[in-house]
Amino acid sequence: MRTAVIFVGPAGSGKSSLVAAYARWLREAEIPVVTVNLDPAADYVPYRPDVDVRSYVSAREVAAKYGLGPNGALVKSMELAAERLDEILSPVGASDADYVLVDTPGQMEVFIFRDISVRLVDALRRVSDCVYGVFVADATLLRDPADYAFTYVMALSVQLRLGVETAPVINKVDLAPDLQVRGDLVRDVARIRQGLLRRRTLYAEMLRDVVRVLYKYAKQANVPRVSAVTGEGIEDLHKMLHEMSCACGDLS
Ligand SMILES: Nc1nc2c(ncn2[C@@H]2O[C@H](COP(=O)(O)OP(=O)(O)O)[C@@H](O)[C@H]2O)c(=O)[nH]1
Ligand SMILES: [Mg+2]
Repeated sequence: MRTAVIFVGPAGSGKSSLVAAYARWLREAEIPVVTVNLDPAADYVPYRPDVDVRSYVSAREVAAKYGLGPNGALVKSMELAAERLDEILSPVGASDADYVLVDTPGQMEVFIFRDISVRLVDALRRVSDCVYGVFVADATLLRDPADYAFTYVMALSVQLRLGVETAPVINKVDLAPDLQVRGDLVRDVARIRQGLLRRRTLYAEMLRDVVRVLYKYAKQANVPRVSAVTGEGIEDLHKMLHEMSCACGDLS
């Protein structure tokens, strides 16, 4: 049984760090894992990727060849990578990995708005039994109920875009000792809605309704609170993904 997990999130939220920390955790637990770096512009990744898009496409070379600036080169690189996804992911199919951790470009927009995100899900389905998304949020940016609501809405948008169940995860909890999110979606959503209720603005009311929709479709009751630096909560992340994998196949 092989589970592929796509890590998506805004630049700097800790996708690469979390892939590194979770891969380390899995290896220590002797669970076979393969890491995939899909960022063609990364100068540095904090783990040694088993599969690396940079071996196929280099944003720097693309920039020089096509005379593009950094954003143009990144977009073009993603297009080139999208054409070769089956080839790039072939080592995954040949591996004995139970988990495939896919790290996406620092800037999520070059991934999520583009063809490659949907094609990646298809390509991962060909080499694994189930595919999930993890939306990585930065705990230091979660200051009030509107921030929480926005994060959950973003996670739901990613889910709708990728067409796979996508769970929010809150990273960098080591930097946010006052974090209000408890990790229990039922209680957290109730509290977020109450917090928004006190605001009496049109947008707060809109967000409240949107959060209710999210709550209706959320399958995961837990939102893991993790730190890629201290390693806290990584076990909770694993438990959640493991439970999701066990349910894999139950969904139509
Ligand atoms: N304190 C702390 N820093 C983190 C954590 N996760 C990532 N970082 C730092 O946040 C920055 C961005 O992390 P990175 O993994 O590159 O983010 P990405 O752009 O989403 O891949 C780096 O300086 C990391 O060291 C965490 O859990 N705690
Ligand atoms: Mg990264």
